[in-house]
Amino acid sequence: MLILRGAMIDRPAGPCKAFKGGNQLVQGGNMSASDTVLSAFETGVLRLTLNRPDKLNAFNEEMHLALRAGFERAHSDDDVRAVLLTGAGRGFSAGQDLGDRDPHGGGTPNLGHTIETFYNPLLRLIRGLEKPVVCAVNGVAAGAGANIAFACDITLAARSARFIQAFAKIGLIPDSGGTWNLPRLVGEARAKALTLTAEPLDAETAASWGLIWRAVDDAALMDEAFALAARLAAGPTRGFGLTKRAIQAAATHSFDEQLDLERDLQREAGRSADYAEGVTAFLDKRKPEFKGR
Ligand code: LHQ
Repeated sequence: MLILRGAMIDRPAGPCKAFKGGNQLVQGGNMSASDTVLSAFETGVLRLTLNRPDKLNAFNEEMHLALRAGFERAHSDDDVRAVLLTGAGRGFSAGQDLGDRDPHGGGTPNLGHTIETFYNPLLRLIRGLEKPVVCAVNGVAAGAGANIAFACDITLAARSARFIQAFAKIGLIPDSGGTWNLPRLVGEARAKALTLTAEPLDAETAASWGLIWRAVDDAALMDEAFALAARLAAGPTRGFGLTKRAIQAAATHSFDEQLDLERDLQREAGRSADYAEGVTAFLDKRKPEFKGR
């Protein structure tokens, strides 16, 4: 499905068609048949839109593979300098499609296999991508949907959005990195209360607790999120990637180890073309033109 929307082109995500030089669509490769994730490229931003609105963008296998393909493209395509993840319709994502994982479907359920095959690779891709990932939570984010939003680098949410650790309602534990991220972001007391009660958390509170960056008016969400992603896409991508790596490494490092890592990554950043451009532009009293290298 191709939807022409102003200058943007939405298409199913996949390693199928390359977008080059702004909005031109270049055909080639194997076309993914899935329209469960729409992909649009503009000014360095790869926008990935979860697109099963009648199911509140719950994840089935097809949507997993399509989203993974989108993030893999973000890894390999140098033209992509930021990712914007959002959802179509009134929800961001209701987590796993429970119809797809019906325990009466035959055999003993092996949810560990589902996690290993679909969720963990996705979470590793998001965290491991050395480019900024902005998430615009346009509506309810439940279960894995909430924890995927919390795993992105900068998460904005519509004021009407809510986050639900829905796992407890169906006898599961939080996944998609939730048991790692939640206590780090909000502390153990709130992490336990959120996950054991499965009470919805509104966007304002999520922001005030440090789970997300900001709650914004519903009508302004997409413009604000895109403007932020575009600003980041015009930035020093290499430096951003190294910053992300350093901040994430801090969770498992001692202070001394982190100082050593900062030394090593700063050495690398200092060799980037964008560092040279940043300093030159400062001395020339002009705006830098970062190339992402
Ligand atoms: C859905 C879903 C959904 C299918 C709404 N599935 N259809 C990992 C590994 C393997 C297995 C298990 O899980 C995991 C990780 C997880 O993510 S576990 C957590 C799974 N998610 C949930 O338990 C949330 C279930 N959904 C809800 O509690 C509600 O739908 C929320 C609170 C998200 C939204 O409530 P409402 O705004 O009242 O909407 P609704 O319930 O009416 O949903 C709208 C439609 O979406 C409806 O379909 P219908 O045909 O009746 O209109 C729902 O059935 C469908 N839908 N979530 N996860």
